[in-house]
Amino acid sequence: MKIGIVGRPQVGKTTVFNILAQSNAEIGGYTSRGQINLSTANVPDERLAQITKISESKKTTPATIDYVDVAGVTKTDMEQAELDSGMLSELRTVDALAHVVRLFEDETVPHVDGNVDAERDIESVALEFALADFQIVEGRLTRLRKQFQNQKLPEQLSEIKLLEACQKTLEAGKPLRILDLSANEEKLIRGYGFLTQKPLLLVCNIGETQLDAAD
Ligand SMILES: Nc1nc2c(ncn2[C@@H]2O[C@H](COP(=O)(O)OP(=O)(O)OP(=O)(O)O)[C@@H](O)[C@H]2O)c(=O)[nH]1
Ligand SMILES: [Mg+2]
Repeated sequence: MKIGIVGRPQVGKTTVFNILAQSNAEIGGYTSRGQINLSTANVPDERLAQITKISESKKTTPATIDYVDVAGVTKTDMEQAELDSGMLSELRTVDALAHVVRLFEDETVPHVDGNVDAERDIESVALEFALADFQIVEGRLTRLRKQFQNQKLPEQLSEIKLLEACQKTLEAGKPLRILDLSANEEKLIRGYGFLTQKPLLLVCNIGETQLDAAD
């Protein structure tokens, strides 16, 4: 399983990545555009040692999770096509997204928008991902409609209808994960790796002084 760690710049994504993936990637300096940190962590499971013992296996292979840490999401990112070959295309391959949300206050770590506001950050990342998905849907629809005019294949029509539903959902400001897709529909759009279709976990990065409040 592969998890993408995302969020606004300087919210603690690489810090979280280092903890989860027991890695040592550099923190503090802005992770540069196009830089991708990758690491694999074993999933601890007490049962595994017991099973190894019972089965007398010579080799024990724990389940693993691949973590991907990318640069912070900024407002114009999704309009920059060149990023699609790096950060975005990497994120399209993950099974789930962990969105790190900054709650910690620290004057030595300025927020790109000037202040800490979790709700604003959650909305802006969601919006950027929706825009990125929207661009793909639009591009694909234009091409498919042209092909359908010539070829009239039923599978083209099914995909057009499905992408139109995706377009409507995104236009309404909703993520694609709310769509109730059949197994066949799911298969039709799997290849696009839509970001708003992926399961999303919000990871709140609270400050040292906020630990009590989190109880
Ligand atoms: N005070 C405080 N500082 C933190 C916390 N988490 C991260 N930081 C600091 O915030 C700065 C940015 O952390 P990173 O983990 O590099 O943040 P990032 O989201 O990966 O940053 P970019 O990749 O540049 O977008 C570093 O100086 C961290 O030490 C926290 O919980 N409290
Ligand atoms: Mg980083």
